[in-house]
Amino acid sequence: SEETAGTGEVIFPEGFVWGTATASYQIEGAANEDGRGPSIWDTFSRTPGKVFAGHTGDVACDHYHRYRDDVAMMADLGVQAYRFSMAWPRIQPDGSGPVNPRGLDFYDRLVDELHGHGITPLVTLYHWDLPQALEDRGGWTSRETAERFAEYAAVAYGRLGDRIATWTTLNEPWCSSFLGYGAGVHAPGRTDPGAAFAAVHHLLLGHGLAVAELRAAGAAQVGITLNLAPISGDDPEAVAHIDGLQNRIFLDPVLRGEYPADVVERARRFTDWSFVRDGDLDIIGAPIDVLGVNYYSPTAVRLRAGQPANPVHPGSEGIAFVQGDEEKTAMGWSVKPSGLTELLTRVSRDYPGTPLIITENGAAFDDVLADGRVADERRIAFLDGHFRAAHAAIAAGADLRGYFVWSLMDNFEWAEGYAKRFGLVHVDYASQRRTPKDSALWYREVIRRNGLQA
Ligand code: GBH
Repeated sequence: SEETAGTGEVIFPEGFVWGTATASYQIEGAANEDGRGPSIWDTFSRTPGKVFAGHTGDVACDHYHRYRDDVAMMADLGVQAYRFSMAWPRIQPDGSGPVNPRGLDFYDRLVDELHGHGITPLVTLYHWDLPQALEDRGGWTSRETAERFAEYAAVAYGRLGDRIATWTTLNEPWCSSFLGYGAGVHAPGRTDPGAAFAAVHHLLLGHGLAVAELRAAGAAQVGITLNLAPISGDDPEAVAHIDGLQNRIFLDPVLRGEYPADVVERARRFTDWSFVRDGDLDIIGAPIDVLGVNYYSPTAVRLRAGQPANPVHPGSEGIAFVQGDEEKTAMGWSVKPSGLTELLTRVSRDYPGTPLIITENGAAFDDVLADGRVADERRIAFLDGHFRAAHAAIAAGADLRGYFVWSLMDNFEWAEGYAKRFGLVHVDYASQRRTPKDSALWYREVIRRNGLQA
């Protein structure tokens, strides 16, 4: 089928980095320990009806206490690099002002442990756990949050900058803005498209201000992670609308220093954009060293009269989101490796010159743990197809430097709670026992060969 990118041997470029990824709120637990303040995800997950079965990140994978074992497990799996996020409310419990040294101590210990095992850390400064105190003052709809974020970045760099080469600012500002402030399915659960556009801008401004701080402090490599998707459909206006909201509203400011004019125009019914001040786009568009790409699935749209707007995509009345007959993951997302080739090729063509890393790709399936084993052949096939698709993009000229599988282990899957499992490693939440799935053992071989066998 078109989804088979071949079955021959493929070898990745020398120095290609293979890693795994996680995020603080999804794995750490220890929500009330060592001076951590509350985040918007604590508030959201404790609000009845917001997260599947009332699950919270209070305990999660208990990684805060088990990080040594988890790092050793990663080393056993041959993982070369680890992408994790720092919890802002551990470091500044109120999001501003006093620094909590015990919060920094945790990441200090984690980073030393990683280096001790020869694993390269890649840090994300913000993977959605905004200090609640900042949300109480407007969160990302407020310019102040962008300024506080840059201060937090400087604090984090001050403690760990000597041991972490690659610093990324935000994970998926699309989710923070459109899911968090627009559709209300992520924290803080607001449902106001105008607020979502304000959040987009202040997230991007926070990125730019943080980049300036990190540069001034001497960071080796700085970047941002975006969740991008190829958009297809037979109506060019509908495709442009959704591509604008999903991809270009972030790519253009960061990599070209401007908002796309068509997106600005279409959003005028929700916002007058008065939060954009002179000079902001210069800050946001300052050069970065690496673009992190998270890819899960493509989006297909077509015109359908009377279709109500999808709350996730402001102004999308009359546009239907359609799914083909491709295989679906447990999230209901289409499996389409060729979408990754298409995406990487497009970004390389339209935004040349910035090295790329896949900072997340992976899938949830209905894993079964039986006799100490998870035979997750569907995840192996998924990863095999996507690794081949990434290799095809490199062959076509994409400057792709590394690949981080989401996720190292099963964890708190946001609104889905613990019901969806993305891990290479199975987690039994009652015992906290970790069991590498067959995919983890397969991935170890991929890393060892730096590629795939015929
Ligand atoms: C990422 O977000 C997060 O960074 C990570 O924390 C999370 O655990 C992981 O992915 C898995 O969810 O319904 O077919 O239109 C993923 C962002 C946004 C990707 C919605 C899929 C919908 C696909 N997702 N998108 S579809």
